[in-house]
Amino acid sequence: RPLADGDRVDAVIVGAGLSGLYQLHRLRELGLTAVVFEAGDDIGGTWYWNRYPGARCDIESTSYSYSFSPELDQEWEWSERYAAQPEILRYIHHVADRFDLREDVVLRTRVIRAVYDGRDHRWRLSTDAGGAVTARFVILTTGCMSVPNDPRIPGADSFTGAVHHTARWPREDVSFAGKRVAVIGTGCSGVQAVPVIAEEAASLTVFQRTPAYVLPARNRPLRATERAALKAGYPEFRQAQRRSRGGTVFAPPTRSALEADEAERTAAYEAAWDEGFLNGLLRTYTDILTDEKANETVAEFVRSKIRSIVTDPATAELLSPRTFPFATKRPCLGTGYYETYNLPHVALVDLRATPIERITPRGIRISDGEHDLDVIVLATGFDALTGSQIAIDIVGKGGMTLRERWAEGPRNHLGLVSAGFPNLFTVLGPLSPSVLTNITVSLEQQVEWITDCIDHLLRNGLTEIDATPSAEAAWGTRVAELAARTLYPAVDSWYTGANVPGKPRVFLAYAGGLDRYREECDAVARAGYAGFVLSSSTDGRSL
Ligand code: NA7
Repeated sequence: RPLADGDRVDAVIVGAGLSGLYQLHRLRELGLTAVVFEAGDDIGGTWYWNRYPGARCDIESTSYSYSFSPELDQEWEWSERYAAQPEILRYIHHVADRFDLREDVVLRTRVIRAVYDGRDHRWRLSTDAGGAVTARFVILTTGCMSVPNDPRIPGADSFTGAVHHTARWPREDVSFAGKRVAVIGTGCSGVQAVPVIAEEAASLTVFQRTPAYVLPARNRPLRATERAALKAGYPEFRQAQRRSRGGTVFAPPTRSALEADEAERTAAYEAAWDEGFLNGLLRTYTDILTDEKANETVAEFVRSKIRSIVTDPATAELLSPRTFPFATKRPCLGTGYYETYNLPHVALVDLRATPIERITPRGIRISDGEHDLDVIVLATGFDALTGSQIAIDIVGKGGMTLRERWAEGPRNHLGLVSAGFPNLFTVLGPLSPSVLTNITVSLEQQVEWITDCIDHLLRNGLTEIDATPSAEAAWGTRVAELAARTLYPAVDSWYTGANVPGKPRVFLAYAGGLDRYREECDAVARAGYAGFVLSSSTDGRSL
């Protein structure tokens, strides 16, 4: 039955991507009534919106998938080592059908406001479809990268051609045939889109502000024998994933890069380059992310590869990252990315030397001239980790908004609950391992912790869980200390909020590893939810 204004549900889940659908499944198992509000026309979250040419996961498909159902593992067939967006979206649809999840998803409905009522411990949520529902619990499964970063280039509205952001790609086909195309941005999305757009476009100009480190994906179809072996090993593999540091399984390195001589290092880096794996180079030695000198050995190796692939030395140099250490921004997995710059109809513009002045009706004007264009592709990334939560008008205890509370950076306990915003959980939010891990493993861990927490409240006749300000402060310090042991915090990136003008500069993820994070979350639960205050409303009803 459609929801009516004033309806009561036990839980509202915001966003029907991988996290929201799994959260729905788990809350149903507790016997709760739950509804998922989804702004998009269909389910899928990240994999619904990011349908740009070349969109593909940079974690292997057999690893980037739910682990909660052994039957699902056995019945689903991945076709490629790295699945493309349409296949991942098909997988999400399959899961929704298989576990009967669709009937509790309300599409085309964006939650715009949530106000906590401290008397009866319930949230009142309003949507852009009109009407409001109340819920005891709210789980924000709004995605760690779901609010597109709009570069706000002057004159953008005057352009007479088409403008598409990679993260809001149209559902209908976009043809580049015979078109003069620009791509602005060379992060992972731009790196994936550039070679595919170049195949079709009459000309392609890439506007680069900062070059990325791009490793070859070595994507390929999975052979039937390989798939059979993977399936036979799934039970052990899923266990290993859950115990791992980042949600992908590999033997951890044991030596410093600086203990190895150059020949040995180069052999290790060559092997990683040939293998095609996001963490391949990172896992060669222990100190790539903690020691600048060690890191530079990898960075220079990648630059040498760029020089060997790109035939024009000036272009090779422009494509060579020099302003930040390797992997302190997420490295990219590419397919033919550097090779694309050898094509005669592809050009690279260095925005550091010649910045964009404005978009004109005809194209893009940079400081030394104008580029005539038919299509502009914005591959300019996201307001990551906090953007999707503060986009909602969330009003907690005492009328404080989450936006105000996070004005100087996000605060929460365990990356899960912010003090003063009881019964409101975030999945893959700030100050959790999320973006530093295979998010499918992270999201399952958080959804399961949240589900167990809600179960605990219900079993004990409790109606509210809130974080204490002191636990929250301690968590913030802990996350900052873990980051300070690495090279991450010094770098301008979306990990530090530096890609969005005006965003507070804070390292936004827990860098201690998913294995340690899991232990910390479990220890808190075992200690009776240490750092949280659990209480009961006077009406005595759990839900
Ligand atoms: P990213 O990694 O944030 O990349 C965005 C790119 O856009 C990056 O090269 C930026 O340059 C560039 N950018 C951003 N704003 C501008 C403006 N105003 N002018 C020119 N260039 C700009 O986002 P992606 O979508 O590629 O990838 C995000 C994650 O999704 C990825 O790491 C995977 O985990 C999946 P900058 O580096 O800021 O100089």
